Amino acid sequence: MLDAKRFELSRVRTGVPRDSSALPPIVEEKLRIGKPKNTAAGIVGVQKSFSIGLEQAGLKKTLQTMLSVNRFDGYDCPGCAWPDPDNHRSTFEFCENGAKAFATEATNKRVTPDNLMESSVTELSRMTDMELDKMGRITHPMYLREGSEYYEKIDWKDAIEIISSRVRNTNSPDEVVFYTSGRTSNEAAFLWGTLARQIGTNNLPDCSNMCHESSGVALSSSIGIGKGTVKLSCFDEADLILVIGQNPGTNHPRMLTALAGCRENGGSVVSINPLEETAMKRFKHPQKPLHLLGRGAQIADEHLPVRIGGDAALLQGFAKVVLTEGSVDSDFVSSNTKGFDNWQRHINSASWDEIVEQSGISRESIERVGNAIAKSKRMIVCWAMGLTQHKNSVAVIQEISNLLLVGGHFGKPGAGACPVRGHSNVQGDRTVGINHHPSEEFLSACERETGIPMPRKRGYDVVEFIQASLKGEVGVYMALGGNLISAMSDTQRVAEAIRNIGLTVQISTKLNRSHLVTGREALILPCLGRTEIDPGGFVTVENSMGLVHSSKGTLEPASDALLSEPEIVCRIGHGLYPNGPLDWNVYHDHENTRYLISRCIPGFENYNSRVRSKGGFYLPNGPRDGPTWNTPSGKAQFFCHDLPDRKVNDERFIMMTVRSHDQYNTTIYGMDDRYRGIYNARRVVMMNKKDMLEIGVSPGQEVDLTSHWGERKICSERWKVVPYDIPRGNLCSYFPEANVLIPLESTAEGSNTPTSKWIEISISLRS
Ligand SMILES: Nc1nc2c(c(=O)[nH]1)N[C@H]1C(S)=C(S)[C@@H](COP(=O)(O)OP(=O)(O)OC[C@H]3O[C@@H](n4cnc5c(=O)[nH]c(N)nc54)[C@H](O)[C@@H]3O)O[C@H]1N2
Ligand SMILES: Nc1nc2c(c(=O)[nH]1)N[C@H]1C(S)=C(S)[C@@H](COP(=O)(O)OP(=O)(O)OC[C@H]3O[C@@H](n4cnc5c(=O)[nH]c(N)nc54)[C@H](O)[C@@H]3O)O[C@H]1N2
Ligand SMILES: [Mo]
Repeated sequence: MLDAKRFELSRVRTGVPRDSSALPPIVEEKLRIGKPKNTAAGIVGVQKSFSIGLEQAGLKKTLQTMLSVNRFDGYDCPGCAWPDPDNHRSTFEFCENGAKAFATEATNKRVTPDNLMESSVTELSRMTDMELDKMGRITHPMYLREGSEYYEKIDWKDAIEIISSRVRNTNSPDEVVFYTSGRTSNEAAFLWGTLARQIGTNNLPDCSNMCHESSGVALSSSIGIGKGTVKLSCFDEADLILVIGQNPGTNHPRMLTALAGCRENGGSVVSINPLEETAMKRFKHPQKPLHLLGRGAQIADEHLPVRIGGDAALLQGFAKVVLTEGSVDSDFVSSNTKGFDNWQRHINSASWDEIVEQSGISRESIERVGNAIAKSKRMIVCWAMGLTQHKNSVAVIQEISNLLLVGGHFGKPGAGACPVRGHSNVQGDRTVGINHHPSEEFLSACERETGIPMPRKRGYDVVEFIQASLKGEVGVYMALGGNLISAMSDTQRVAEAIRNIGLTVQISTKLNRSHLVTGREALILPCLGRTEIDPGGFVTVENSMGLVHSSKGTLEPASDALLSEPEIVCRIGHGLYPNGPLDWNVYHDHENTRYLISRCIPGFENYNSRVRSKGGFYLPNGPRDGPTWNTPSGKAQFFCHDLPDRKVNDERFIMMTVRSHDQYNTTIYGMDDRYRGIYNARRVVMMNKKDMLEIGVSPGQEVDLTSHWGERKICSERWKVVPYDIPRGNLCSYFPEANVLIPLESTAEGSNTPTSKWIEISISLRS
């Protein structure tokens, strides 16, 4: 089954206990602290984009890819889920960070079985995350047998056989778990969900459990759909846009064009964030030459430096102003909503003192912005991880929908809710069934169309999966993309959970820590990236605004041995179920999968033809198109929430974990956070200068951080302090390094999302 020489080699090396590290090594970093930048995405952005591409992928591939990214007939940028203009596209619809995402996939470097075999997994795990990624694209399927320290080459057929036999050997379907990361296409995701359910489980944890789950839960119960309700064109029509808990300059750079568009048309933009992120100050459009000459356009009219976790208070403050001003859209409220009277009483009784204390924003500022909200006829509220990764995230997001409902900001252009999604197809994946508690409607349609009996029992989300695995209740774990070890909270506990599993399988493009901290046996199945030519045809994705469109790669695959994600899923499906009822071999062709989806999911009728129309098609969206409300009462619902208890021990800080400008989630591109003026270092903790003075630390000094959760304490050593303009008592560090400090049990109520933006920390100085 395996190449004999390799088998011998691996046997010789077998028997050493694996000791791979789940945490990236602590390396000497020559931290340089500069000034945060005042302008985002100017010429440096474009030059940098090209140089990144050139360095990793060479001139030909760089040009070829940059000319096809986000074009109507090109590939969807794997960078983020921000939409492209519906009707017109410029020559280059990319941004600096999209360029980095492309370059890391199109790199000329390769991880071959030969070079992987040179090091044990333990040795590889001593490399930094950036070094692992920079090793290049994985070229062949590889196998880490039980007891061995070395990956070896395996062919596809044998790999599939190992998976089939291990799945068959489990005692119950609930011992099998399918993780999904949000870059996966609709086609691959639908097949992945179907395969899980054919095995008999809804164990489909996915990256959105750590991301926008809170938005989905909150909005589904408030407005009857777990998605945003605006289109890109709405940004030109809005008179007010609130951007809360989001850093678009780094994470959704193309959104800046839309915000600038709102301002050009006379609208206002308000930023609500503990940090004044660079992009919210000024913006230079990388594709507009005139922009590049001047100082750039101002983005935010007003910045409110809210305390971490102070948004619920702030939003209730705004609501108080709206009610006091009498700016209720009474017609809208009476014909579309329920619960207004209760909510009005609740808000009227909220205390201004508590609102000001929790939010850290003066009553005067809250009233100023509150007045703008009260006057607004077309308001959009955008948010991302700053709101979704808190204990009370679901409540906070419902405060947003309350505020939108009271002003009647649904069902008209220029207004609505805009949770800005992260991974480029995370929204599509959920739409097509990556869901650990799918609806009965969805399951019965799939049952009817596939002939496969669908399980009804709720499956695990990511936290529940880790908990089950710690108890030894998971036999096989398969991941369609992603890097759960590094992306999840409580890194050491997660590693313990993963090591408890019999077989772990990663379908991946690049090497990461999840290939090194594994189950007793592990497989790496390498797949085509989105930029590459796929023999199954084009695939499709859904962006943050519910538009479904095609994505077609143009580059030659990184290796002949790669398969598309859908084909890998089909091969596993066929290996397990060669005799039907579904003929898995048919779905190597993505057209057939789309046909099946169109039969199972409302809104995808005539999928194959509609997705071929220029720019694709919008999925139905009740609050936007009607407004109509798919809630039990048929109306949108106001929700009342008391302000959370935010008392923490006086000596403790609240820490949020964010992305630097040089990373894509757990993929680290470089060591600089240019916009924030932090260079050559990632193991840093940003702190208010007054707090630094009070505890007696100087810039660059190393401290140890300890997180607190009930009796539990987790310590992480050697973090360099960076003075930063952040509210007092608040800290900021980067993930994935800081994930080790987030206790597994610390999750959001209602969505179970790890509280990556609320970690209680004490600091000790190193002697
Ligand atoms: N280049 C690049 N692009 C990306 C990604 C990437 O890693 N790199 N990741 C993608 C993914 S998966 C996602 S989900 C998105 C993430 O996009 P973002 O949500 O922008 O990502 P974060 O870096 O987590 O930034 C969170 C922001 O919220 C603020 N914040 C933290 N706590 C609070 C709070 O309590 N209240 C308020 N009001 N603000 C708070 C932080 O200061 C920070 O500005 O980006 C996507 N796009
Ligand atoms: N502390 C803290 N933790 C967080 C967050 C935070 O803000 N703070 N954010 C959370 C969020 S919002 C998210 S979305 C998660 C992200 O969690 P994940 O989605 O699990 O992590 P990524 O780092 O995006 O996954 C990167 C890996 O995906 C693989 N990959 C890349 N492209 C492809 C492809 O086309 N196909 C396949 N099959 N594989 C591919 C590569 O091997 C790469 O190493 O992290 C979460 N973790
Ligand atoms: Mo995300």
